[in-house]
Amino acid sequence: MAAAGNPTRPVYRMPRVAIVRDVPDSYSRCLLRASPRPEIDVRLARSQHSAYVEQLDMYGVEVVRLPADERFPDSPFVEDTFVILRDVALACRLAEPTRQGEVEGVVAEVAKYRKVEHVEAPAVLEGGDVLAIGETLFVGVGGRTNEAGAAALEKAAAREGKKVVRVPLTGGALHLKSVVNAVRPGLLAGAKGCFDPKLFAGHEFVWVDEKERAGANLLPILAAVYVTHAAPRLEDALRHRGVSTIQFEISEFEKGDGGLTCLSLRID
Ligand code: CIR
Repeated sequence: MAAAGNPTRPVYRMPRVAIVRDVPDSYSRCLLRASPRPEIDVRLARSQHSAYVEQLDMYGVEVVRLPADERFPDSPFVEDTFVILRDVALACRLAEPTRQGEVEGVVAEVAKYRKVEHVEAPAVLEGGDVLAIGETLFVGVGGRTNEAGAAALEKAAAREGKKVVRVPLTGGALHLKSVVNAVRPGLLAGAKGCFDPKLFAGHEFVWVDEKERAGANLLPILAAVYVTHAAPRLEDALRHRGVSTIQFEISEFEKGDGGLTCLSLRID
């Protein structure tokens, strides 16, 4: 597979390992922005999480399942805790005080695969804001990640010969990967009004309807693309382009402002 404009480089590397974190009872109190606050069915969340884990496992990804931690309601969104680069893993400094302790429970596992470096204050960087495409790291800024966080990423990336492109987030986007993700080489799925597509030069977009905005948080795994059930039109559009899709019901995580990428931390 090759990136648009650079046929020699892969667009994204496929995960060998996916770290996931089980759903605590306290997930019912996770951070979310909808008002009035929707009720979260934790049992249903657990069964949706298990279906996601089983699918990763079936696709030959080695799944590392970390135990639930009641102290951290948002800990199933494990992607936010680290940014995995080629040689190092950046342990993130998360924006929300209730999430800042989450990294501690993941670090020992990540350290098996990469040298861990910690992002220091005043930098704030969340894994959900970093989209790696080939040798470029796109980083969402203005949502959870701040400029100092983007600069910390840029410094680490430069040591690996990678470039960082800052993507200012608009339209209420929580993280960059809440609103744009790679479908396959040269093709991205994005939610309109949340970022400037010109920053992704050389890519074509499948645009996601406002009503199906959750769909932009899709996850390519090997030959398939995982898509939420909440985005049937997007799924249809992808299939028409010859993309193999697998649909997931993740309603309880969408209530918590999360999506398919957030539920695993993938390491190649
Ligand atoms: C939060 O507000 O931090 C969580 N409720 C949702 C995090 C979702 N993570 C992601 O988009 N990468």
